[in-house]
This record gives sequence, C-alpha cells and structure tokens, in this order.
Amino acid sequence: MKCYITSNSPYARKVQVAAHETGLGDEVEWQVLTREERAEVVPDMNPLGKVPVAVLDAGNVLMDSPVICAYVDSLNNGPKLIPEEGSERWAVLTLEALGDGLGEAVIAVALEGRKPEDQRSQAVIDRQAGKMAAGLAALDKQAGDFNDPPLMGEIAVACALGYMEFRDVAPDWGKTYPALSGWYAEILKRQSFILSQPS
Ligand SMILES: N[C@@H](CCC(=O)N[C@@H](CS)C(=O)NCC(=O)O)C(=O)O
Repeated sequence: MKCYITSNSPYARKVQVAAHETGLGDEVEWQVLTREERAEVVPDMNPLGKVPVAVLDAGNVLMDSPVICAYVDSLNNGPKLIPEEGSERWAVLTLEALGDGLGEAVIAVALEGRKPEDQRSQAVIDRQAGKMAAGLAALDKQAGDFNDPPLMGEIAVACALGYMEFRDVAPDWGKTYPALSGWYAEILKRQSFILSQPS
C-alpha cells in the first residue's frame, strides 16, 4: 500500500500513528508531498484533493483518514485499534469523529487567522474557535477514561491537539484543560507519535 501524506496534516498523522501502533509502519510506502505536489498529484486519486489518500497494491484508492485507518487496522492481527463490535466500537468511532472535528475547527481558525486583515472574518474565527473550545472542554472531561494504550479515538484526538500546538492557535490551552493536557503529554512519548511529528 502506498499512502500519500503531507508532513503536517493531522489526518495524515492519524494514518501514520495507526500504522506504527499496529506494527505495520514499514509495510506502507509513505509518499510525503509538498503542498504544491499535493495540488498536482492528489486530485487524480481523490477528487477532493485532500490527503491522506492510499493506493492499495491492487490499485484501488482509499480516501479519508477514518477509512484508511480502518483499513490499516483490518490488516492488523494484534489487538485492534477499532473494536470489531459492541458499544466499544461505537464509542471509539465517536471519539475519533470528535478528534477529527476538533482538527477541522483548528484548521479553520488557523486558515482564517492567516488571511490578510482586510479579508479575514472575525465571525468565522469566533464560530470555529467556539467549536474548538467546546471540543476541548468535552475531551478534558473524558480524558480520565481514555484507553491506554490508545485506540483510534485517542489517536485522532492527539493528532488534532498536535496540529493545534503546531499552529499555536490556542496558546496556554493546557492551563484551561489540565486533564487533557496531562494525558497529551504522556501520549506524545509513544514511538508512533515521535516518528510522526509535524514539521
Ligand atoms: N476528512 C478528511 C480531511 C483531510 C484534510 O482535510 N486534509 C487536508 C490536510 S490537513 C488537505 O489535504 N487539504 C487540502 C485541500 O483542502 O485542498 C480526512 O479525515 O482525511
């Protein structure tokens, strides 16, 4: 399997972490693209032009990080990152969706904030920052119950937080959300996160 990623996408990082956590990191051929290469290469595989996108050995394309991560987990013979059944499965997928949604809000705040002042919409920033804060508050309450070792939900949350720190959109967030921040400091020590740091 070939997986197209960029070096700082939180969604691409999810796939990297999932592959490393399941021992499959070396089985994937990682294609790290620049933004320009992404614009050139990715639309032929994913019409939305987004990474991550994966091409399987048989040639079929998988897109969207939840799909690619679920595929990686399907190849995994060890403990699953996504439980195969029961309420745990839906809890993990729901936490993954919350992590992904937090990432979307963070990206929206960062992109809007980078626009020249006369083109920037404070209403957009406030709306997305509100979602970000609500997501962080909900996660801070749940952090004490997070799975250890992490499953797919925790991986998505940590990748979103990693991007939030990388773009510095919520300086000092750890003071407001101490449980989440303490948990995040620990998960960053895992090899899978060290190997996939945004750059
Ligand atoms: N829902 C998608 C989101 C992927 C996504 O937003 N990727 C961004 C990078 S973080 C991207 O490639 N954006 C390029 C663009 O929108 O043109 C997933 O989970 O994979």
